[in-house]
Amino acid sequence: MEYKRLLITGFDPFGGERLNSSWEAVCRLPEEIAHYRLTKLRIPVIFGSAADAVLCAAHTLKPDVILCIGQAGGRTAVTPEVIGINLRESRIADNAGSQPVNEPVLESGPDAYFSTVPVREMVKEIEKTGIPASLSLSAGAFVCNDLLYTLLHHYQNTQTLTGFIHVPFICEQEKENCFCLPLADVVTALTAAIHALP
Ligand code: PCA
Repeated sequence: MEYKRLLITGFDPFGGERLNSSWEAVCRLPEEIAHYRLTKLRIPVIFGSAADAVLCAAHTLKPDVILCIGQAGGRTAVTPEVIGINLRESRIADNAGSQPVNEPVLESGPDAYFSTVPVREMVKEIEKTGIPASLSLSAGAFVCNDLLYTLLHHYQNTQTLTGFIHVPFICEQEKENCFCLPLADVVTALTAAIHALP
């Protein structure tokens, strides 16, 4: 069988936390899902550097699809992101201590780009597993959005599809009074989302 190539990324912990649900789930995915062979990459929660790391890996791999996963603590569903915006507006410092406010991701770039992966089909596939899923119309304006916007800009009008999924906390993070999903459910949800890829 001819496999397509999927570059899938998860983030380091940030904000003083011990784990990041995105990497915990990504690193537990199998090597092959549907007709995709996965290459997994753990990336830093640093403006600019996150995208540099992904672009560098993609330069070598030449993936058909790049799917980045991030943690969105407080969300109650697995949420494929529809859009990346040209804005850096952070409430906390990134892992290099930078906290930009009202800055563009890319000087003179367009205001926004739509994701190029089939986000609605992803939601449907995840819902089939019984795990909560919904579309998200904002990836925020922190490092996840920065990454999504930069990749969408880079791969505009190319064959490389680019998308982003935010996942809730996992219960293994033991956050008090916060919605969480078992780690195994996040792995199942991401597997289902990958089944929606062309
Ligand atoms: N979530 C952050 C950055 C890293 C992560 O996992 C975000 O939503 O921007």
